[in-house]
Amino acid sequence: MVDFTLTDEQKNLRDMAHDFAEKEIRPVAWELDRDSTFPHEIVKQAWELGLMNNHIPEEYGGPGLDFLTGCLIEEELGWGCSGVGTSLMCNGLATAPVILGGSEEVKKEFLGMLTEEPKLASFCLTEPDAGSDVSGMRTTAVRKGDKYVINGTKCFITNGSHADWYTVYAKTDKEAGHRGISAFVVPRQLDGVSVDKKEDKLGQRASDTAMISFSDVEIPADYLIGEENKGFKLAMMTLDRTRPGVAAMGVGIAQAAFEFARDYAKERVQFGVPIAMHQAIQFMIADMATKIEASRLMVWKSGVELDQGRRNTLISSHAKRFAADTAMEVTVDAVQVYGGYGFIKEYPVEKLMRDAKIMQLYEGTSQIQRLVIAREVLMPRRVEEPATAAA
Ligand code: COS
Repeated sequence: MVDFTLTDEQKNLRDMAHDFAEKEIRPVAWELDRDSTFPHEIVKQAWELGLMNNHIPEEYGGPGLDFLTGCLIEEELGWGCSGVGTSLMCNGLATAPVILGGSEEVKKEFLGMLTEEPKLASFCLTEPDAGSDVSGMRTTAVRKGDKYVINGTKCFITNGSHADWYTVYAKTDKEAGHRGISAFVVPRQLDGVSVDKKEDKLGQRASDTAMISFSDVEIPADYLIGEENKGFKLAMMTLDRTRPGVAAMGVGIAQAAFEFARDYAKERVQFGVPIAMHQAIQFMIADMATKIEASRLMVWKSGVELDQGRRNTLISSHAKRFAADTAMEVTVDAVQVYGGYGFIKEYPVEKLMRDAKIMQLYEGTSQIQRLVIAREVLMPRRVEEPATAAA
């Protein structure tokens, strides 16, 4: 039987996240966007409430929530402000590889750091010349005795300026393509780690996006996550686990834009009636509602597949692709419903339109999601995902 009923715990957490978004995020969201201010205070409050680090297991101090519940929370935070939501949820991206493949010591030290205090961690995969093409990365990690020495530059790193540690992907075998990549944890305070640049962005301006350089950074060999040269798979398995949440945030943005457009359409009078009485507007509102509903269903399914122990690569890419494109389309249409006012910063929807754009870019562009979908549909991989990245 397919049952969409949420448990009481799921409903309570969703309501708590909505309440938090409404009372703590929304009132400051447009100001944070205008000034491109990082939401330090909100991070502390969300951490205290238990709305961060959703998937860190209880044994390391986290709530150990299931993926569906994580998606419910992410939608609400995205509804409040996706720039703030991205800042709050980024620890999930950095910690997923550690949860999947880290040694017991690494888990205790680095997951514990985030659950003991409101600290942040970042995921360093992308490089100036290696975005969609992960295998093209140039960062290297060279083994020297009981250490690795890391050199390279990572870009577009969410929370990069504020993170206490990074999950860093580097080539341990330059000739082996995707089979020569390994993942490491790198503490921020080590010599040779520097934050080079904070990006000035179109949207999600409350979030921090930085360039991080590693120059002869020495880390203990034990900071390797999983096995050497198995980092690419670890990255892909991580994205399978985080794309549902990103998609959920896209649903949150779309839901916010839809609500603003719906309410405005009922107030704004043209040709003697509220514009919601005109079929041209009604059809736009109807299409928004349908796309949001479909996106949300895919998001839920992509979380549930994981919760039931199945590889969710296909549905995760369906959800990310569809919800991101929905966020973009719905926010563009929300601006259209507002007419000329939609283009003015005094009104709320232009921010949402700017925020939505990144949904089609980060954690795999909409084109990369289509590529994954095409491969999964045309040449489904027979091998089941190993339980850990080391297998
Ligand atoms: N789970 C487990 N293993 C996976 C996997 C998944 N979801 N996806 C791929 N793999 C494995 C494959 O099975 C294959 O294994 P073998 O080495 O044993 O053959 C290996 O990984 C390579 O797979 P593939 O041939 O599909 O890799 P490609 O180099 O063609 O790249 C894409 C695949 C393009 C999909 C990948 O590079 C990607 O997702 N790029 C986007 C990255 C991204 O999202 N960046 C955003 C920044 S991160 S916030």
